[in-house]
Amino acid sequence: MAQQRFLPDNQITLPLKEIQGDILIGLQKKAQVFDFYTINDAAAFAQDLTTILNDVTFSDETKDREENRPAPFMSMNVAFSISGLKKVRSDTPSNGAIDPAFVEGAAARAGSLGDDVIDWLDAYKGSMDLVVLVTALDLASAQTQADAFANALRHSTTRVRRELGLVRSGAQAGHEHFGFADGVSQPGVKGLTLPGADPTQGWPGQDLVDPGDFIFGDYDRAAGGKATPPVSWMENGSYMVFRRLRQDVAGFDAWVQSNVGASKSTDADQLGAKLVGRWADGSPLVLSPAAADPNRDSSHPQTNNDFNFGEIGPDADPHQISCPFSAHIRKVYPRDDLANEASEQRRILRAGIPFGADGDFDKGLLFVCYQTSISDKFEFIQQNWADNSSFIFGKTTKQNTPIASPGLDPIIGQGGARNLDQTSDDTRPTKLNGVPAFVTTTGAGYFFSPSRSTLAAIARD
Ligand code: N7H
Repeated sequence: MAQQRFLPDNQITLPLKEIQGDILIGLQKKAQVFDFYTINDAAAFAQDLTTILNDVTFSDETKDREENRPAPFMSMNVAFSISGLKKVRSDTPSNGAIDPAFVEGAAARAGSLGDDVIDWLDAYKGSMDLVVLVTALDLASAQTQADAFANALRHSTTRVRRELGLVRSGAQAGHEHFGFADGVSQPGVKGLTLPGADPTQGWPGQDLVDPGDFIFGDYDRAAGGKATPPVSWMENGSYMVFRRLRQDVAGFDAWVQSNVGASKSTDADQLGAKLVGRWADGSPLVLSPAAADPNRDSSHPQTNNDFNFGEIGPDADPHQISCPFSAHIRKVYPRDDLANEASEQRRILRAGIPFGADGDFDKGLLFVCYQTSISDKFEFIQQNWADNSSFIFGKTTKQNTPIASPGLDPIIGQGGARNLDQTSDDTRPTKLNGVPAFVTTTGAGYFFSPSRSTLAAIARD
């Protein structure tokens, strides 16, 4: 990701020492272990947790590493599912007060997101109380360290699943498995991100979002001030969504190759870019419709997010002439295709990592995102936007013919007919029917990442 720029320390309003490091800034990583556990004995767990508490990485440390750019060394975070929280905090509300998606859990919500649980690995269908995230420079070090934490937790837990994430290397460094630059766009956070010339933005086009969208107890748009967390000990915590998304890279490559003509694209690279909304190097289609632009690639935060989709600005694209309405980045962050508030209130902070190697069948993305409401943010984006073929609503061709059904998000959309209407000009109708699903959900979990004080209280109990 483009290097983040922070406010001077004396202007930072967020309690960084309290907030786990993966949430706002992201654990620095080349490799990551996700260890999932059940907790067998709450009292013994409180003891075990004491022995690893000092190893948890908080946001003051991730900020320091980000600014001083040392090699990413070992980091660790912990988060609990609803069943885990109930074991370690007897005052966990079971309904009403906290997010219904979190209370029901990822497995119960799978159907409503279009997942077919047949594709889920067994471990994700069973009980998971806890996830321990460990990041390092390489997989061997991350696993050695994760083994040490597993050993420390051995009196109270059973490990039910381990996932191994590894960034790609060589020419594919910084790219996910379909070959596209990842980590190009992330919201800025008020009270943390350094504003640019436009005080409402960090890097150009990077809107600054209320911290209450990601952290409980901080300024929140709905509360119009400092928001009361659902329960006091959730302050400075965040919900973590985890999704194990398998990518059919061979299928993706074959399909873009064989649909160049039908999509009226110049080549397979352009059709791939139309599915994502960016070229493989991260340059946005709206700004560079004909070819990838090295001046706007993923290393150019001054330009690679400085665009709109709807009506505003010289580069806007109200009739999908440059970027299809169904393109992944247009579906999941519609920018000014919606009124500002409607788009900004759904922002999430993403922190995923690829899994699997190039030759493997089972490879993809270990998707992670943070937010203060799973129902209103991650699930809303997936259900109401990505899985909704009518979204973006009310759009037309340049001759004003309504486009009633732009189609599902071709990358992550599921649960409906996979037809794309990419027509921008009535004289060149472009419809692609039966686009294969290139991404399959093979497991998921909803977790809560508590503050330093709450972790310490759990360890003392
Ligand atoms: Fe996406 N991809 O490679 O095609 N995503 N995503 N995503 N995604 C983004 O900005 C991808 C997934 C978001 O601010 C880029 O980092 C793949 C889920 C959001 O303009 C690329 C998978 C959800 C953004 C990909 C996947 C999202 C975003 C552009 C699954 C949430 C920022 C580079 C295997 C429901 C949009 C970048 C913005 C960007 C891909 C999953 C959401 C290349 C392969 C499940 C909010």
